[in-house]
Amino acid sequence: MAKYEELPIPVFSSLEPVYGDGSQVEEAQLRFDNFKSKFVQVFGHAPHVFARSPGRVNLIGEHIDYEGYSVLPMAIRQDTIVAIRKHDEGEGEKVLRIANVSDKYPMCTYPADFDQEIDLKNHRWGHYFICGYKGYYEYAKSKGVNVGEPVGLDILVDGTVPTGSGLSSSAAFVCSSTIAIMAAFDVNFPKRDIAQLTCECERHIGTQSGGMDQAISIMAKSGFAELIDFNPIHATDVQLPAGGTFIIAHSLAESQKAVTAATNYNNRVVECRLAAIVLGIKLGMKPQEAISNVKTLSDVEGLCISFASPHGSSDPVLAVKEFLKEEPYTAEEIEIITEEKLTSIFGDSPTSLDVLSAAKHFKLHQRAAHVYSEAKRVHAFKDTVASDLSEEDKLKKLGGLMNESHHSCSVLYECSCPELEELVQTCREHGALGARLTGAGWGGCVVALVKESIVPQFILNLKECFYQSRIDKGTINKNDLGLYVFASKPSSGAAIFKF
Ligand code: NG1
Repeated sequence: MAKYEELPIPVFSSLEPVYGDGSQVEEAQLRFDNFKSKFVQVFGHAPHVFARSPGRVNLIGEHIDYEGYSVLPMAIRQDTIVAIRKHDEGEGEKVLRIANVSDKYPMCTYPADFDQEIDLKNHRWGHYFICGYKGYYEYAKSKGVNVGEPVGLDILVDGTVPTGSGLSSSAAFVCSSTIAIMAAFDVNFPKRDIAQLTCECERHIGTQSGGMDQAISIMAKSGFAELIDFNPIHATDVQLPAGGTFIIAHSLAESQKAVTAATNYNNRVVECRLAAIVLGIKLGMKPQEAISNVKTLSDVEGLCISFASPHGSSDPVLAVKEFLKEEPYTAEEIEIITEEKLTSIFGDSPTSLDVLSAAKHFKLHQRAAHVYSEAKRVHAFKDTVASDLSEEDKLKKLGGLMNESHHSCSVLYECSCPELEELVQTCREHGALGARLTGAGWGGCVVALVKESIVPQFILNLKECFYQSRIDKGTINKNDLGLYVFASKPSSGAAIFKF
């Protein structure tokens, strides 16, 4: 039997397998009916096919996917749906028309050219679709699939994952777009390959993202969180302990990852690479060898562990403490160690060069200490879930690991913000066993683990202590509160619908 990740994206002729039954599927049916009517209204034809891909909440393992380490997210029910119609050859202009059900996003038009460049200086919401379009083409070409001449496409999008919230609205959009394009061109590929290709193609937007969001969005299974490993991508089901619920709460600070990449997200990717290169050199590699071969902190973990073992330890952080100073490094200080200019080390990556121009200094010690310790916490989380502790003790221990993760993100990785700190604190004060920022940070959501029995009271308390003052100030509308704070169960992954 084919392994789960080797299976293609499932194709359904009804909504139940994805949206469940009862009121949930009724709600989904209404959404799809309106969606279809809107498509006809905008484009004058019905769509050929639909695709959906969910957002996700990361339970633990933050900012380590791009360093090659496993993470532990689960899909949420909020998703992006894409409807698509492929023009017949010779029909109309060869353009991609991308419309959105929300007025916030005006229609975007792009050429149908598969090789087009994305104009990163002018950020437009439709760029995420083009990531998927280019990704499909690059992958199909690499597999020897003849994609033929480009034709026009009509596309309609509806996303319910809040944007800039750390719940991966971007990956939900890129994944659903890529799958819709594939379905329109009548091809389907193994989930693992789609997870890989969507991770790579989302980088066309300018963030050097890991692969967690796309992997979970494609491979999620209802009822399970997943331990996601990389190189190669692999998902292992994790059954969360009964009696605990994950609450997602928005700090109401929006983080625009693509816009702030040079100082935030990509900055950390560059700092990790520099930390890894410096560690490699300090642990015996020749500078040139380290620059050519060391891409991530996981590449030098073996050397760090060898250093730790005569000290009776297997903790790579020991090497970090020994070889990376706590004070921030200037570019010149690093260049003395690498014997090469940073602009030359990153010469092939324009988005990294943007980081170098914006950065005043580099915190190598702190970033490496976060990555190595967070990678360990992911495994501790998984081992706790599988342990024979009582459900009560499991939940306590998982909460503790989440709190440690938040501390590390906040203090060592510096990807928190005042609103997230306040919200994490509020969650803990009202009975959360653990609470942490989730996703890239610098705004967005918190995930809190609470006992199932206190969920309604917990949400009420958050409303009173965190959201009420924001409602009074007019930051959010009282009626929208359900969009900003909700309990979440692990949902299913990407799907194609042909009705
Ligand atoms: P968000 O910002 O939550 O979509 C981002 C990255 C992930 C991962 C997390 C931090 C993208 C698409 N996603 O997630 O790969 O690195 O930050 O753990 O860039």
